[in-house]
Amino acid sequence: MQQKLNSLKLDVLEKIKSLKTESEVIDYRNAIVGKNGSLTEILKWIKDLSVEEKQTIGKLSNDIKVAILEAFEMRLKEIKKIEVEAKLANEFFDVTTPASSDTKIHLHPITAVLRQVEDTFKRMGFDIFESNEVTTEFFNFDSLNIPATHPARDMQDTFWLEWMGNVLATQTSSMQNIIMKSQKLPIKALIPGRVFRNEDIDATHENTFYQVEWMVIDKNISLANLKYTIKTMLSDLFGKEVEIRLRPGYFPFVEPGVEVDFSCTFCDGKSPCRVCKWSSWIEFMWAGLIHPNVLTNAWIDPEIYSGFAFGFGLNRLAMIKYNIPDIRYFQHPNLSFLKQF
Ligand code: FA5
Repeated sequence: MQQKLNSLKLDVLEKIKSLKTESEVIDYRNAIVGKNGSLTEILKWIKDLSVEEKQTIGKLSNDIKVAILEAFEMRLKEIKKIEVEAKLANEFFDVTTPASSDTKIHLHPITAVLRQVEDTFKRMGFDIFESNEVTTEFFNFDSLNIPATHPARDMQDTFWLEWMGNVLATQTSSMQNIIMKSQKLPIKALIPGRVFRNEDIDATHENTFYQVEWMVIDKNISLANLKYTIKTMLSDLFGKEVEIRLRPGYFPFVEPGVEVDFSCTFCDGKSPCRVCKWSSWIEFMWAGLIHPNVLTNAWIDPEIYSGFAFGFGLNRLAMIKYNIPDIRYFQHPNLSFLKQF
């Protein structure tokens, strides 16, 4: 095992030197020290070793991990420096030039999609609340029927803050209890916000991204209301009639829970297409009727009131709308990407 670790270290350090871009470094880092990375896989074996072996191999593997992580950081710094130097050498920016009056100003694609979504919901009489970025363990988990021992906590890798019980919100659902307690019934709320997860970054995953949540609480709410609302929003957004498909799904704070798909807006189900993975349906989000425990946690009587909630990733919706292949473009200050919108 010692030999395996040492040769992995040499290979990785050598390969790091040849990486040319930030995303190459991040992808390779995920492949080595990410959740299923090759070093992570080797480290999983340590628990099966004898106590003596654990002492030597454990220390060695830790030293190797630290050395590899340092090398990744160094390479990232070098790449950034090279990029800045190339820019300085090739770009000339005259700060004394008067601003052009016809400079086109436009919204970031995520903001553009959010504005369209908000317009639809304002028309349907929804109030808009911004989601808190720092929240408590109670709002993010317990109030949503996810107590400390619930395995669903592991579904969302959380950034825990040093102050006891505070977290960076992993989901806009963390606003449900707050809004339920602070607003008069009936409630129709749209809750956009930035959320954070301790995830490995790749083409479809960010550690900082946007979600939008809807929540309706009233008497006699059913899945039919939920379906109609989603259909209206997506049809508005894509400018054509979109079909909705509900499949049974599990989320601790909805009962029944559903997974929501919509008909592929690229091929309309007529010819196979890459976006819908040749299925005619695009997997969109989770939703469901609000679990009675969640209502009770906010002092609402589930015998009288019911509601629905759903939440989706705004970055992913913008990717579908504009056919953007990589989620990392959104946070990258790359003007040639941004100018296309
Ligand atoms: C939730 O966060 C639930 N709060 C959704 C919900 C709301 C369920 C209301 C029931 C009722 P999930 O963990 O699947 O669910 O995340 C929701 C969406 O956020 C995903 O469908 C995806 O579009 C987006 N998302 C999740 N993780 C990431 C990530 N790392 N990067 C970018 N988008 C992500």
